Amino acid sequence: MFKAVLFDLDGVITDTAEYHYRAWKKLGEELGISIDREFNERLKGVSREDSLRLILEHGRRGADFSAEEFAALAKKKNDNYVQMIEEVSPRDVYPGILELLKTLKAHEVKIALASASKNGPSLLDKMALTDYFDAIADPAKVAQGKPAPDIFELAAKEVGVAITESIGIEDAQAGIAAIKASGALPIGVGQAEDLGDDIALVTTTAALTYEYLLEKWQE
Ligand code: B16
Ligand code: MG
Repeated sequence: MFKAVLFDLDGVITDTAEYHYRAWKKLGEELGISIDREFNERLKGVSREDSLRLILEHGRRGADFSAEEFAALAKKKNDNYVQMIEEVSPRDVYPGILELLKTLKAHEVKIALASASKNGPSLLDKMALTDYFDAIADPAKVAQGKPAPDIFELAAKEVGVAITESIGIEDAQAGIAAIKASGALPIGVGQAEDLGDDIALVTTTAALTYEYLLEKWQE
């Protein structure tokens, strides 16, 4: 039986993946770099700095900015994003997630956050979900971001469960790769054309029930 569920945040617990996209798109427009939804799939789950690097390379502007200017651009995107998430509330939790957290708790399954986002703790607070989490892995503490397995490994470690006894839930290509590399069982939220057809997939979080997780674990 699985003993922990390691949750991604943006795009799994709530719709903040959309706000990240809009904030990067706006910054891209200011730099003359166009970011469409297809390119955005490569940014999902990727840290702020790595996302900015990918965007600048995409626009062939990788060599145009000093370290200070790079940091200022990352800050500009985050300031805009933080403004967008100001109004996030418990109403914004995706369908089925609260029920899943409650059922996992009732079955004494550990719950951890494995998000790349430094805004993760404040978002959980805004959605009144913090108390359900036994641990929040700090992305600042891992050597490598997604697609490396580090954040999922840290999340499992912080709840005292072997990674091979854990399920990871993700909406991003980089995140699924991270879960696969960690040895946890991946469950994707999204489409096979984005996340691959070799893992369990749901198209809506409403399908993420305790019974569904059990079924996938036993397959
Ligand atoms: P921040 P997740 C990721 O969160 C987002 O998918 C990604 O778009 C974002 O760049 C990254 O967090 C860093 O977020 O700028 O708030 O620190 O999907 O891993 O929950
Ligand atoms: Mg995500």
